[in-house]
Amino acid sequence: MKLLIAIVQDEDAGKVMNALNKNGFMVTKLSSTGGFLRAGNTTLLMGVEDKNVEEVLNIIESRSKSRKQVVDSTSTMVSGSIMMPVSAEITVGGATVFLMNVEDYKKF
Ligand code: 2BA
Repeated sequence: MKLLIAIVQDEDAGKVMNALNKNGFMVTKLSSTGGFLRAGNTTLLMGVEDKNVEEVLNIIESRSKSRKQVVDSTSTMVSGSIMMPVSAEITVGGATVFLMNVEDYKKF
């Protein structure tokens, strides 16, 4: 068995969870915050049998979009005596997934 920890964007979380549940996979949803953007995202915990890992990854991948986001930096650029805010465009997502081997699993 594997423990999958998937970080998805809030906008995609509903679709991902619906598809996982529809296909018989259990999910625990945690509300999380990205350390870089300091914006809300969704962390999904899933205990998945090895034979089903590929299917679960396909479900997550097909429903997680990447999006462009403009970040206003708190730092400023000095051009002569003019202070200019610095902004940059970054691509967020689709999904970031960590896979871990599960040594044991019990349900009481
Ligand atoms: P955030 O940390 O808020 O990062 C949002 C997006 O900002 C990232 O998208 C990436 O494009 C960019 N970014 C993050 N750190 C950066 C840095 N130090 N310099 C430049 N750009 C940076 P994603 O890579 O798709 O990550 C989306 C969210 O997934 C992250 O939100 C974080 O919550 C989580 N995540 C991604 N990689 C992780 C990792 N290795 N460990 C733990 N959490 C991770």
